[in-house]
Amino acid sequence: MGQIRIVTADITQLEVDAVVNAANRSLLGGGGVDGAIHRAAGPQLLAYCEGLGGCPTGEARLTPGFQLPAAWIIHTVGPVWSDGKQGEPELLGACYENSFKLAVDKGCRSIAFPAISTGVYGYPKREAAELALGVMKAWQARFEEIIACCYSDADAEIYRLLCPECGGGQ
Ligand code: AR6
Repeated sequence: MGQIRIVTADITQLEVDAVVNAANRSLLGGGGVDGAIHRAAGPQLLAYCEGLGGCPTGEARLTPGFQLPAAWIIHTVGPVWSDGKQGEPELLGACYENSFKLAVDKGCRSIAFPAISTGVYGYPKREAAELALGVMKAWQARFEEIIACCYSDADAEIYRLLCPECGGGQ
């Protein structure tokens, strides 16, 4: 059984087989974690993404990691939060599920996720963390390490309260 770890980090620095990007449907870059990943991976990433033709909300697409330490980037498009009754939980769950499926297809043993949809897209952080941890636990046996990569200690604390048995670290 692999470990779920909650860390506070810049996801672009993590040495894992795959990092997940919280992208938008164009897959052509943006702000937040998406901007950070494009900057760190280098311009080859945008050139590659231009050939993918976008990605619907809830689905995921795979690219090489280019200049990242990670071999792969899995780009998924989270839902924009409206009122929670527009399918947001199902779509966010699909982001995690579809990302895990692509990672398993590529033989990944370690994967790191940002808190998809909880920045610009406005998904409530606690609800998103609860959902993310539920899907992570369902896939835990298939990986050595699953990292919930938070961008602040306050965000990591939300995950830790929901999963006291999860690991920590940098
Ligand atoms: N490493 C880890 N987490 C990060 C990093 C980083 N380097 N930078 C930000 N975060 P957001 P969304 C956290 O807004 O809500 C983009 O423009 C951040 O603190 O990046 O899914 C896309 O192109 C937050 O907890 O993604 C889309 O248009 C989490 O990442 C849109 O934003 C997600 O915040 C997607 O919005």
